[in-house]
Order: sequence, then C-alpha cells, then structure tokens
Amino acid sequence: MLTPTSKLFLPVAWTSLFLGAVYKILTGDLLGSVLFLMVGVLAFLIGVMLSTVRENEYVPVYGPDAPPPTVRAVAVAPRPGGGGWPVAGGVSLALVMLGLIEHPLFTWAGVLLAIVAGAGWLARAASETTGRQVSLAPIGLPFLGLCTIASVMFFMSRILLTVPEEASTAIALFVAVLILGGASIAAVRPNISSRTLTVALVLGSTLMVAGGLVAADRGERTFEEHSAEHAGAVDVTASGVAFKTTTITLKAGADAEIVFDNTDAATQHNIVIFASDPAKPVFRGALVTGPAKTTYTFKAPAAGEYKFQCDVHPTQMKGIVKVV
Ligand SMILES: [Cu+2]
Repeated sequence: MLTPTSKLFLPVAWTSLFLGAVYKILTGDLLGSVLFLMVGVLAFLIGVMLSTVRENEYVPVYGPDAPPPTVRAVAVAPRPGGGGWPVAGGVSLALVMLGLIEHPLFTWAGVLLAIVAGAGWLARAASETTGRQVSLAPIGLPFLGLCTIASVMFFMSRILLTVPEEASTAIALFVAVLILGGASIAAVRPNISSRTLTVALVLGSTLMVAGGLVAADRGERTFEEHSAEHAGAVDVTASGVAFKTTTITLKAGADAEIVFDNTDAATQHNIVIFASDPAKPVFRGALVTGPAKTTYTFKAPAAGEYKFQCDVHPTQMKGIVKVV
C-alpha cells in the first residue's frame, strides 16, 4: 500500500527518468542523463522503502470499547545528529559531482569540505558520546582563515584578470579599501549586531564568488592578448631597397611585434610608423645593417590608418599600417 510520502517520491522517480530520457534525446549529453537516472533510481528506492514502512504514517485503529493506551514515561535524551555537519557533507558530495561535470576546482572544494565536515562530525559525535565538549576552534579558526584568504585570492584574481586593465586597478583598490574599512569599523564599534556582520559577509562573499565564477567562465584577458600577439607577429622583409610587405595590420593598444628582415648587404634600413609627419612617429625602429634580422616590439597606437617608411629611403620604401 502506498503511503503519503511514497506518493511524493514515486512521481519524482518517474519524472526524473522521463526528464533524463528527454534530456538525452535533446542534447545527447550522457553525463547529465546519468545524473537524472541516478536521481530517479534514488527517488524510486526511497519511495519503495517508504511504502513498506507505514507504522508512523497510519494511526492504528482502535475499537470503541478498547482500553485507553498506556502512557509510558520516556527518558529525555539529547537529540542525536551532527548539527550542521551532515548538511556540509551533502554539499561536499554535490560539489564533487559538480566537479565531474564543470571544473576540477569544484571537486577540490568538495574534497576539502568533506574533510572539514568529517572532522566536525566526528568531534560532534565524540562530544555526544563522552559528554565532553570537543573544541575544534584551535585548528578550525586558522584553517578557516587560510581558506578565506585562498578563496579571496583565487576569485579576486579571476575578476581582475578578466576586466579591462584600467578597471582592474580601480577594483583592486576599491576592494582593499572596502575590506580594510569594513574590518576597522567592525573592530572599533563592537555594538554592531552579529546579524548585520553576517549579512554583510554573506553578501560580500556571494558577490565575490559569483563574480569570480563568471570571470573564470569568460576567460582571462591577458591570455587572449598573448595568443593574439604571437599569432599576429608581423613579418616585414626589406629586399632590393624595397619593402616586400606594404600593408601591416596591428591590433589597437596591443603589444605589437614586427619581425624585420633586412636582406640588403651593407645597406641600412628601418621601419618608422607615423600618422602624417615622419618627424613625429608613433614608433621608430632602430636602423638595421643587412643582412640582419631584428624584432621591433612596441605598443600599437589607437585605431586608424598610419604610414610606414624607411628613414634612409623614404621615397622608395613605404607602406600603410592599418590599426584595428
Ligand atoms: Cu632603407
């Protein structure tokens, strides 16, 4: 016979099996459908188990002439359980599973949390059994401090590496002032309620973690620029008192790299880039006596069209620089 609780779990089981099948058909993703399957099987097992355990859900029926039930005295015992630790254990398991799908980082966070939850749970169980309080504060507080510092470093670094270079300095300063100022206020005004402090801390860390995750997802600014820079290194060859490349394309504001190959023996060439007046160049490369090769590195100017030429042979050797 079905109990009210099993009537809750069995539909959950069918629903997740159905959703798993739909998910597999729509996306073809195996891991996600396995997760749905696991939830479904778990809900099914719980539902079956609950449908056999009925004693607590149905009051036994007594006849009208039955004697009143005997009242037994019960000893009041402390409520068993691990406080919040089982919940932390569950969260750690969820993190480990999330790590399998999303990012190994979640797995490490889950393993770390599992260790903490295990230690806390054991300490709590020991206190309940022996009646003596086991304090984890001497180990727990430094550990918590280290974890906080590490996570602030990690998430803030993700944010700072993703936002534009100029904004990252401002954000770093702002956060530093915020932390220092907040800690100072909390230190000199002990009458601030712990609720206010908790709300502020939870709000701040949620913002930081959310921002860090979004930033980690978007990727690092410097990484992208580095790869673009190396892929975009421009080769310019001077041969027979002429540039073999007459159009150079650069990325605005990026670190530009021009590999200049002068093949003319005993002849000096260089590259000077300017908007209109060669006397006011945005970049002037050193003269190279051929045959020799050099690499010019400089900051590309703002977007626009520029000219380039050789200082020694300005009429024969010239071209266009497109900065996009
Ligand atoms: Cu020249």
